[in-house]
Parts: sequence; structure tokens; C-alpha cells
Amino acid sequence: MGFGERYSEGDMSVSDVEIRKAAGLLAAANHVVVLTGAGVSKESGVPTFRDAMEGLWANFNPEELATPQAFRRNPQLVWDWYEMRRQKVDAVQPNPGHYAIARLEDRLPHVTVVTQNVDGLHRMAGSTDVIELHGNIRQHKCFDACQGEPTLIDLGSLRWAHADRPPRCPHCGAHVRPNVVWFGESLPAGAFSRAQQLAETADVVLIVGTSGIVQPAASLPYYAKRLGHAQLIDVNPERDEIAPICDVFLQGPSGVILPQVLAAVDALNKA
Ligand code: BJW
Repeated sequence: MGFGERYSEGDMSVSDVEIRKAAGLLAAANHVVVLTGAGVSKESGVPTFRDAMEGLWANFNPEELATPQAFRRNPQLVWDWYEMRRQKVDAVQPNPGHYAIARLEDRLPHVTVVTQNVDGLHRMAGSTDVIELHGNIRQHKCFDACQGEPTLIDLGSLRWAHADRPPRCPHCGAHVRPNVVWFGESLPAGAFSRAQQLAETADVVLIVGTSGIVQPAASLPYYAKRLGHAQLIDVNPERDEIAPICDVFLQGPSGVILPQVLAAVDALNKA
């Protein structure tokens, strides 16, 4: 579907007027922050965090697996869940939403992607300034951070028996875990402060595919609006927690909506 057509499904619809309004805000912006969540990767085949889990995992709640307490209690269970997700992520590609975000860099002076996702798909799509607030599922580290936080460990350099998983840190013998941020843990040093600073000076914050319930990431649009001067554009098939304070709400899947917004930015730049 190209610009000029309208995304419409059931009672969801986005008019050309809203797409043009979003494009106008972006085209006039000097600095844009794009805040993304799991929804932007949904059309690549990565389930969102709050989608119901399937198969072996159907009886587990992701919010109860993504904690240091869960890993201490049952490291094998949490390791296996992340291995299943890592394998899924290794097998997928960026979708038109990721590519449209990356292509914004060619059209606008400064674009920074602040992502809660751990799948690395923004960089794969070509975005060059990406802040990963919740880490990266392809990296691993020592659970005890024995050489400082994070003590990154190359999994390929370790040998371990599958039955003894998770593997052990070669420095101290603690378990190896994914380099992601669990509930109750601090975000990577400097990542949130840089994101907050950028949000407070951004002209536009484009929010894509997040439920807006996990802090402190969900507070960035509020900082941008209340402490800064940003206009907020939100893209989501459902009204999320951030939608009420947004200037433009584009209801629909980001893989469909964002290419339309990009085409509308191009149309404005040509006019
Ligand atoms: C589409 C679509 C399509 C579908 N196109 N869209 C203040 C108040 C209350 C609690 C707290 C607070 N401050 C901190 C807390 C505690 C906690 C928290 O926020 N809890 C909430 C549940 C309330 N936060 C923390 O613990 C954070 N740490 C912290 O604050 O440190 C300081 C501290 C230290 C010690 C004690 C206390 C504080 C850390 C948060 C880490 C979050 N980690 C996870 C797991 C990462 C690793 C992994 O992937 O396993 O991050 S949890 C999970 O949620 C994951 C996500 O990044 C994150 C956000 O989820 P997201 O991306 O929004 O996904 P969904 O599934 O929720 O939504 C998807 C959306 O997409 C939906 O809206 C769909 O409609 C939409 N969608 N298809 C576009 N095609």
C-alpha cells in the first residue's frame, strides 16, 4: 500500500490528513527521537512482550521470567526461554517499519533511535544512532558482573554440556546470562541519561509499537513534552498508555504506516 491510499481495518483507519500532519512535523524537525517497542518487530515475526506465549511456554508469564530472581531460582528455565527467543531473532529480518525509520536519516538532519527491543533489527535495517535501553539478546555476560558491569562473554569461546546449561563465566564460575535488562535492574550506564537529554531537546518524538507501561522508557515522551518542546507522534494498532498525550495518533501496524509517512515526507520535500 502506498501513500495516497488509506490504511483501514475494522474500525481502525488512518487518513491521509493524519499521515500528512505527521510528515509535516517530521519534515520541519531538526532533531527527531524515535522511541520503539516490541510492536515495531511484530511484522518481522518477533512476538511482542505481552503477546500470549505459545507451545512449551504457554503457562509462563514473561514478566515473571524477565527478573534476576527468576534466573536465581531456575537458571535453566530462564536460559532456555532466552535461547528459544534468540534463535527466533537470529532467523528474522527487519520489516518495512524498521527500514522506513532507517531511511528517515537520509531525509532529516538528526535521527536517534531509542529502542526497548533487544533484537538488534534497527541496526540491521541501517539505523546508525541506536540506543538500546534494555540490552541485546545476542550478547551474554557474567551474572555476577565479576569484572564490572557488564562482563561480556563470547559464548562461542565456551564449551559446556547441554545438561549443565547455563554455561559458567570463565573468570569466576558464576552463571552466564543474556545481556538484557530485567525488572528491578538498572539500564546500561549512560543509555537512559543520553536518551532523556535527547528527548528534552527533540523537536519530534516518534513513538512506535510500545505499550508505554515499562519505566523508565515510557517516561521519555513525557520528558519530551513537559520539560522540552517536542511534538509527539504515536504509531500503534491499539491505543497505548502514551496515546493520550500525543499530537498525532496513527492507528495501525508500523510496517504499513511508517512507509506511508516516509513517502509523505518525500512528497513534502519535493513540493
Ligand atoms: C504494534 C504492532 C505493529 C502490536 N506495529 N505496534 C515506576 C512506576 C512503577 C514501576 C516502576 C517505576 N520505575 C521502575 C519501575 C519498575 C519496572 C517497571 O516499569 N515495571 C512496570 C511493569 C510497571 N522497571 C524496571 O524495573 C526497570 N528498571 C529500573 O527502573 O531501574 C531502576 C530500579 C532499580 C531497582 C529497583 C527499582 C527501579 C527495568 C525495566 C526492564 C524491562 N525489561 C524488559 C525485558 C527485556 C529483556 C527481554 O526482552 O526479555 O523489556 S520487560 C519488557 O517490557 C521488555 C520490553 O522492552 C518492555 C516494554 O515492552 P514493549 O516494548 O512496550 O512491548 P509490549 O508487548 O508491552 O507492547 C507492544 C505494543 O506493540 C503494544 O502496544 C501493541 O499494541 C503494539 N503492536 N503489533 C506497531 N504491527
